[in-house]
Amino acid sequence: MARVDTGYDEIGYCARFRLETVSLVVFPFKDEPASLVANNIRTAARHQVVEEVWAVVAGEDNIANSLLDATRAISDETSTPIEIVLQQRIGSLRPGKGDAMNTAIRRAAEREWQRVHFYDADITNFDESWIDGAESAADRGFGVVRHRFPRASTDAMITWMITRPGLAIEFPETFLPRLNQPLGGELLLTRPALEALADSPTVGDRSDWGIDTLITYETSVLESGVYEHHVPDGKRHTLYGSLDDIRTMSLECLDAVASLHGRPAPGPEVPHGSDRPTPAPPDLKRTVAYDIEGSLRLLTSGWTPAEAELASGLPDAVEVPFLENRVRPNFAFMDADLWFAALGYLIDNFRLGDSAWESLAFRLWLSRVLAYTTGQALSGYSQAMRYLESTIGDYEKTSR
Ligand code: GDX
Ligand code: MG
Repeated sequence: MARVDTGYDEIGYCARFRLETVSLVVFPFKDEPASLVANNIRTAARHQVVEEVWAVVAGEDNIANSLLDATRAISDETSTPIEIVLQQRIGSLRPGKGDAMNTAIRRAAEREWQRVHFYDADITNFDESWIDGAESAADRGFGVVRHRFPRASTDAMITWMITRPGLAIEFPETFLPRLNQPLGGELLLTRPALEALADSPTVGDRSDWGIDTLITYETSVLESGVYEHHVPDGKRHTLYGSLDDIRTMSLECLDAVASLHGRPAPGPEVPHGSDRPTPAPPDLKRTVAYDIEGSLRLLTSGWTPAEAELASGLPDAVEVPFLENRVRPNFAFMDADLWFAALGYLIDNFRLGDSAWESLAFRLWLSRVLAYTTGQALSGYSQAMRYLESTIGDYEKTSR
């Protein structure tokens, strides 16, 4: 980071340094409680290197008066400017978090910001160590810093079953499938990365949950490299109820990773570094991240002939047991190998916005998640995590 020498301390004649105006913190937010968003804004605004904070809101209706009052008070207290920015319509897909991030990326690029941090607004354990960790890796020359953290063994089911396998299939033997949180919304972009993203039409177009995948990919090919900063306590935020709650996210993330097919892989010259992971906190090891009972009925309800017809393109070893779901829940067959085959079929053919494809993809993913949750996830946290990690390595080695 650029530092400006401001001379000598009156008493000790020690060199003092003033931090140049470089770091901006951005929180995209939609319907989080105002008090939670305000707490996170306060943490960022109090940080010594943070010169400005933006909260990028989904719509005017999402701005509570109490948030406006709180941000004024925080700004007075910290002397840090805080802006509530209305997200712009930038992409062509569902208007969502992608439009919010792209609004901030383009605005920050125009205004010459040197470093931009992004954090989800619903984090309940956000503190200055996140900012310190990212800044310190950027000081060491990394162009992008991604936060990584332990998660419950049944959490991150999109990451483990869609995004990392997809990256393993598309970019084997690179660091991309090994990134701990390829969907993470917590990252620091330095100026070159910010400019690259602001100029990228594929990033700009990705207005939905696919934005994280696109940012992960586009920043992985930049020569300035990627560092993963470890947050030992995990990211504490709102967990979902049934897997239905993340249906849209799963489909948009599938579409995003499939859209990377044919793109060049990051070369071996791109630096990648990571903090060493630490043991997961005990409470995370006990957490079940979603309601299994509530997710079961999703396997059997609402089948259409069009969906069954699309399922006929799957290998027989998947299709036959999978179609039993038209009568009763059947998922235990979906092991890592069969999921590899099913995911390959989806990556090649899936069409976001087509209801039969969406239903098929969601149900196949559900089968895989339930098979894992009622199988390996029961064998204890460490074993489950080792198993998940081994599936990614295996996918990298298996050619389609
Ligand atoms: N402005 C704006 N507009 N903010 C949004 C919108 C939107 O349409 N949708 C969501 N957000 C904000 C939200 O308020 C929160 O601050 C953040 O984006 C993340 O949303 P949340 O509902 O907490 O998502 P979740 O399930 O925690 O997902 C995050 O982690 C996923 C993962 O790593 O598994 C999020 O960063 C995902 O992009 C990521 O896939
Ligand atoms: Mg969240």
